[in-house]
Amino acid sequence: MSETETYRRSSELFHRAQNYIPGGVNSPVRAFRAVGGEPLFIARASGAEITDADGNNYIDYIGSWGPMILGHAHPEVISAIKEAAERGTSYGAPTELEVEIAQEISASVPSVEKVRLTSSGTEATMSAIRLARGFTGRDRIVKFVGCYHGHGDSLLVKAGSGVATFGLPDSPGVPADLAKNTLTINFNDFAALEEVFDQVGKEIAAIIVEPVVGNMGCVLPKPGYLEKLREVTAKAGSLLIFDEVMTGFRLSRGGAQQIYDIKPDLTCLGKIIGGGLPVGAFGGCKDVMNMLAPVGPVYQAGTLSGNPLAVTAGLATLRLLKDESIYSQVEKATKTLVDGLLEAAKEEGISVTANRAGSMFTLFFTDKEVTDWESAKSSDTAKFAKFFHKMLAEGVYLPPSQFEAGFLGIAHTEKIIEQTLTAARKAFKHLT
Ligand code: KE4
Repeated sequence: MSETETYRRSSELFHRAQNYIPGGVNSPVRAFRAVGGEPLFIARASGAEITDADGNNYIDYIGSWGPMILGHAHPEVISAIKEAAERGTSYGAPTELEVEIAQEISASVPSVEKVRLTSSGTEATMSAIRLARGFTGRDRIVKFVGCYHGHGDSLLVKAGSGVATFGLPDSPGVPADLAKNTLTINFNDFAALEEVFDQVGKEIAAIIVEPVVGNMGCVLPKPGYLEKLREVTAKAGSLLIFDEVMTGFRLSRGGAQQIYDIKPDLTCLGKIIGGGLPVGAFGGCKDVMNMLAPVGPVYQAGTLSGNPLAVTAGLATLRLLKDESIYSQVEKATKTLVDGLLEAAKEEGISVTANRAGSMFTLFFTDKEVTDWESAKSSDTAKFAKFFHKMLAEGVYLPPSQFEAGFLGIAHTEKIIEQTLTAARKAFKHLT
């Protein structure tokens, strides 16, 4: 069948979508702009596989960008959602479900003594920043180049000329007067961190960080780096915010903070805690969280925050994740996959490096060790794009950008990993 035939329905839908939706998508990365070509429109998914509108099946390594650690359409999650839907879809009032999930999160992530639910990770990080500013009475925050925390105005900011100089808007529509309060420095750069806190530490409300980065591709903290973030913020009276929207309940039941044994002041969550439905959350120590309305003066709200269907999906997911053998299972599968990909590339003399943490991974088309945005962007994105499309043609759906993380779940069996590596050997063979 010709390529046109293979993707006919997706192509028709994409052209129709562009008449009504900017770029034909509701989130930019889905548009395949980083890899070229037209996006696939997905019709259904089950386990580790997704099926596009033309009926083509793929092994899925996006997993909805993180939520699907139990695989798509897990029967227990689906039946829980179905039962909940029979009881109505939204009440705009508190429910027992929200108490249950709050207790579940707090029991799993001990630094989260109290938690507020939202409907997205962006709302969670945006609210955590406001709360940190309200609690400390300070306006400045620190983020890291290459880290993404959703599209809140204070977080779409690029570095100014010097480490402690004003941030600059990283998108039209972000006011310069707001952006200047966000200082952006390189991840894993100890000297830049100490310089900022030596110069303006007492003005800084918070550091926000992806403790294991997923948004420049997967990048791990250097030994001692997260400890250093904790040290400088504690000394300056600033808050440390761990954005665990991606790593929460992914790297372990307690997220990255459990793996690295760091206690942040605030934690942002999302993705897995909604089981594929819209749930975000931010939480932390009681004295900070009690600054939030209606107890305290920092305002934050949401019509669908704690939505009963979304919380039902999240709660079912978190309860299934109590079987912590899942984490060693998905970590082992990810190691097998990444080791196999490195071996396959090496056989064809193709320069790649890989980073992996738990069941998150990225294959970088560079010979450099990737430890920050500078080294990540040394990757050959054109070669990545070619690899992406060759894998797609072989029935493997990777994240459509060199600077994204791939995700595995319990449905990625040994057989599926072997199928993926067979596809990769073919893709690498015809890459040059
Ligand atoms: P959402 O608002 O997209 O639910 O969450 C924002 C967010 C916050 N923090 C981290 C660490 C995140 O990874 C995200 C969102 N992740 C992207 C993937 N890189 C979502 C995919 C998309 O933007 O469509």
